[in-house]
Amino acid sequence: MNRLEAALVVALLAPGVAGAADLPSPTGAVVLTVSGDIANTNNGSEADFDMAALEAMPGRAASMKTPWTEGKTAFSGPLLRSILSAVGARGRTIRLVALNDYAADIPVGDATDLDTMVATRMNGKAMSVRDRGPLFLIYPFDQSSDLYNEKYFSRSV
Ligand SMILES: Nc1nc2c(c(=O)[nH]1)N[C@H]1C(S)=C(S)[C@@H](COP(=O)(O)O)O[C@H]1N2
Ligand SMILES: [Mo]
Repeated sequence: MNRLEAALVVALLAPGVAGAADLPSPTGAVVLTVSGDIANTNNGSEADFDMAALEAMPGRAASMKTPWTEGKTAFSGPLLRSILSAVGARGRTIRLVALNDYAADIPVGDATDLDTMVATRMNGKAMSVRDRGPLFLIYPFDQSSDLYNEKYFSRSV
């Protein structure tokens, strides 16, 4: 490869190295919109996600007792930190707003220090709105009993 070709390759790769990137556009129904201090977008200043995009991200699956379900319940979905990473989030506080306008402000530490997931499935099935879906922020109640209290229940949007 001569010198000119090498220079072109570097120029094309540079934006990826810097971390700024356009996110793929959703093809399915948008279930999550992220706005605010983010580097990566796919709809104006916002980042939209469909279920397929969320379920393709690094996530977790775990069974746990919750105040909202009977007995041990299985949840799965992307880790909250996977979503923050995908959008290039730079803020310190996450404001989560649900379909019923319930909102909670949570520190980014809840995503970085805890395996908090944005559940897309409960017992293997998509959650209807009636069933607290389509997304449910689920703290790792199976990992720490310190989380099993009203402080974290109220953040479980
Ligand atoms: N979408 C949504 N999530 C929510 C709420 C809500 O009203 N809507 N209430 C929160 C609060 S304050 C608590 S204590 C628990 C209450 O769950 P419960 O209504 O099943 O007792 O859910 C949290 N998550
Ligand atoms: Mo609450």
